[in-house]
Parts: sequence; structure tokens; C-alpha cells
Amino acid sequence: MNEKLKEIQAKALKKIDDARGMDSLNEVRVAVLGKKGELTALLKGMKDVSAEDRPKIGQMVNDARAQIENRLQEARAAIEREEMERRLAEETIDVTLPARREKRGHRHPNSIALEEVERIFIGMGYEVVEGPEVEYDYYNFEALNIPANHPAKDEQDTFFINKDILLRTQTSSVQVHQMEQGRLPIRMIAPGRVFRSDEVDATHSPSFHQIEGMVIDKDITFSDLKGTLAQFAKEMFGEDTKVKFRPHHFPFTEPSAEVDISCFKCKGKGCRFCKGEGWIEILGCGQVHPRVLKMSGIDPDEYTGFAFGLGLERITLFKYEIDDMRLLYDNDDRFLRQF
Ligand code: 2NM
Repeated sequence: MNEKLKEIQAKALKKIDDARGMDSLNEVRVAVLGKKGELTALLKGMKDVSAEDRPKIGQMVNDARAQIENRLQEARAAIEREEMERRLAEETIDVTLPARREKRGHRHPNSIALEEVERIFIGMGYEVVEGPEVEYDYYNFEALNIPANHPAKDEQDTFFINKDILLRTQTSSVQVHQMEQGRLPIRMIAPGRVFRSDEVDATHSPSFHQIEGMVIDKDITFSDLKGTLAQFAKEMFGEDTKVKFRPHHFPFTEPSAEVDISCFKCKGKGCRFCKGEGWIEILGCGQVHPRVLKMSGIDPDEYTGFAFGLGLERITLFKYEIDDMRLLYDNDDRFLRQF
């Protein structure tokens, strides 16, 4: 019995020392100390030991068991220590490594162009006013001298929400709100998003931005309009930019005109950019129709005014020589980071 015990003990201690990892250590524990373990089996044989030897042998088995358990405990602690050291080494952070460069956002070219336009008009004493994108038919059409069944209502392919409410097709609706306030004179621009049910292509989108301007005061003439827009064109596109007014028609202005600027690329000689014309159309304008003034409670005999509207995207495309409007809406970082 004594011999057998010594053998089991020696074998167990060796197995513990050889064990690699928690799992194999557990296997050793079960094989020796478990219900069907070698030492447990030996303990069961105690009934055959004489009563006289039993205390002594019992003591020996218990000592052996304690020693094995001790060694197991030590081995467990060693494995845990190794595991911790391995993790610490693995998760070490090298604080001397250079930091990853943060990705920087960029101002959208539309925003840069809009700020430039705003800066120029603020410089001439204008106010920047905003208004709702969801509008009553009255403010978008009726009050601008575009009554029901007017062909312009068709041309502007409107997104109607119901019979009376729509997504604004122009920001002139903001001017109407301002006129209704009754504070005169008015010098304002109304930049903002507008909506028209257009198919997407290089020059169209169902949602784009307009900047509409309006001045109402006593003795405002068409000359004031011409001088203002000429000044704007020079500041926006360069000191040597020329402007040309071509007669046109809008329901809300009379007389009306479209304005071309001399091509800033070829200085009017004609190039690919201006399609050989030497001129580029940039906006529409006119003197505010007396009916429009009257509908918003302004006396056209006392006050006159001018107004103009331009597409922001069109300006942005010219300014940055971009040939496809869709680039402005994709938000591709490779495009935006150029600005
Ligand atoms: C344009 C062209 C001509 C315009 C008119 C008005 C208002 F409210 F005063 F009647 N705001 N904007 C106008 C005039 C807009 O866009 C091409």
C-alpha cells in the first residue's frame, strides 16, 4: 500500500509539472483526485487495512492528497500568471507610434459659392432672409402673378402635397412673405432649396438651390437693377466681367430680362466653356410687376422695385469649372476635398 501510494504521488506530481495549460491540468486532477481517480481508489482499499495500521496509512494518504492539491494550486497560479503576461505583451500600446491622420471634412462648393454671393449683397446693404420649403400655392404662384391654369405652373413641374400646399419651386415665395410684413424699404436676398419634378442629368435635379433678390423703395428704376447686377458680376466673376441684358418674360416682373456675363474663361472670344458664344447666361430679372406689389399690400404708385433670381448650382459649376451637376450631390470625398 505504501509503495503504491508513493508511486501514485510521484506520478501525479510529474504529470502536474508536465501539464501545459488549464485543460491538461484539469485532466490530471480528475485522473488522480476525481471520483474514479487513482488516489480515491486507493482510499477505498482502506477497509482491507488492519485497524492498527489504518490511522497511519490514512494520514499518509491525506498527506499525499494535500501535497498533490498544493502542487495543482501552484501550477494553476503559474499558468494564470503566464496567461496574463502573454496578454499584457500582446496588448502593449506603442505610444511612440505616429497618430493616424484624422479625415477632414470639406466645405461644399455650393456653400462656398453661396457665401460669396451673400457677402457681395450684404456689402450692398441687403438682408439674407429664409422661408419655408413647404409652401402654400398662394405664396409660390398666386401672389407672384401666376394664377391657376397659368402655363408657367406647368413649366415648373410642381410637387404638390395637396391642392393648396406644395414644395416651393422658387424662393420668391420668401419675398412675398417679406412684402406682407409691410416694412419698407426692402433690400433682401432669399437663398434656399427649391423643388421641381425634373429628371436627373448633368444640368438638372429635382432639388436644387436658388438665390432670389429683391429691392423695393421709392424711385427704384431699371438702371438700379442694371448697376446692381453689373457690380455683382464684377465681384463674383472678376473686375473685367461685362453684363448683357436680353429682353425676356416672367409673370412676376415687367419689364423682364435675362442676364449674360462675358465668359471669364475666354474673355468673350468664344471657347468650349461658353460653347463658342463668348457669353454665359447667369440669371433672370426685372422690375417687380405692379400687380405683385399690390397683392402684397404695397402701393405701386408710391413704390417700385426690382427682383432677380439665379440658380446657385449653375453659378457653382461655372465658378469651379465643373461639368456635371450630379457631382455636387454625390458627396464623394475625392470630389469634395478639392475645395
Ligand atoms: C427670377 C427672375 C425675375 C423674382 C421676382 C420676385 C418677386 F418676389 F419680387 F416678385 N422674386 N424673384 C424674379 C424675377 C425671379 O428668377 C429667374
